[in-house]
Amino acid sequence: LALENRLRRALHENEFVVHYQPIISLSEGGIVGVEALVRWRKSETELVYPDGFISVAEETGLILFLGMWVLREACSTMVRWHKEFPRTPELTVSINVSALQFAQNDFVQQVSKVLRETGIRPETVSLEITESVSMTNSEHTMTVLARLRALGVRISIDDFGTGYSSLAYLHRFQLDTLKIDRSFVAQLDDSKEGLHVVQSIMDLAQNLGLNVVAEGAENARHVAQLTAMGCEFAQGFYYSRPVEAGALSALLEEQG
Ligand code: G
Ligand code: G
Ligand code: MN
Ligand code: NA
Repeated sequence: LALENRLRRALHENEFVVHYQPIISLSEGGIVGVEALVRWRKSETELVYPDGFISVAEETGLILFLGMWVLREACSTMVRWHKEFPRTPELTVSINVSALQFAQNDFVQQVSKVLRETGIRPETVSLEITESVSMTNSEHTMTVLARLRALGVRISIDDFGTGYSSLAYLHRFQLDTLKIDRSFVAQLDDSKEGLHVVQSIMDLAQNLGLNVVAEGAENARHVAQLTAMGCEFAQGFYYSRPVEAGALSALLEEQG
């Protein structure tokens, strides 16, 4: 309860911040988008990462408010970047959506409202849902995904490969991107198995006509292997940790 109340206050007092991790085109070498990741600026010296508050935010329903705040914040920041750093295709912003948010009756309306109010081009927004969100209550999921797609936004499956995706559902859902969980990219280091898993996910994505983002690219070897396998997009500490908006602006500036 103490943490719940503290989080409530944090929301009220605007203590949350969004950090951004670049997503890189492996073929072109530049930043093509960012993932928005929330942090709690608890005091001047304390920055709390999601594992310190997301589960409580989910249990208490606070994630509904926090999630919408992140969506709004990330979209308005991206609108600014679109103006400051115009490019073709436009930079994209990926935003994590929790299961509870996704289950709300008015989720699609809320997303629509943020799109309208921030003026972001919907095609540049990607909502990240996990496999567990997508696979439970699949009829509902299918309907919601179709309505989100009708708004123009894109859908990514986060942490792909760690859950229980049914291939049948994947085929029927309107998706855009599979994000390969970083545990598989990490296995590229020391096992052939990692290579096979990553390759299988890429084959699956290609057959379904989906983009692939490899998460957790930590070193040059990961990047070389992913590139050799034909992976188009990657994110990870090798390129950049999630950073404040100002630092991300500087990275975009560097790229011209
Ligand atoms: O950098 P990292 O510690 O940010 O993120 C850890 C986890 O927290 C990620 O797996 C991510 O899914 C989750 N997370 C980060 N930001 C958000 C957010 O805005 N909403 C939700 N629901 N989860 C988030
Ligand atoms: O939403 P998701 O679970 O994909 O959140 C991404 C998480 O992965 C965040 O916690 C982010 O800080 C973390 N992350 C991003 N790149 C790397 C990386 O190269 N290595 C590791 N270990 N974690 C990463
Ligand atoms: Mn994510
Ligand atoms: Na992930």
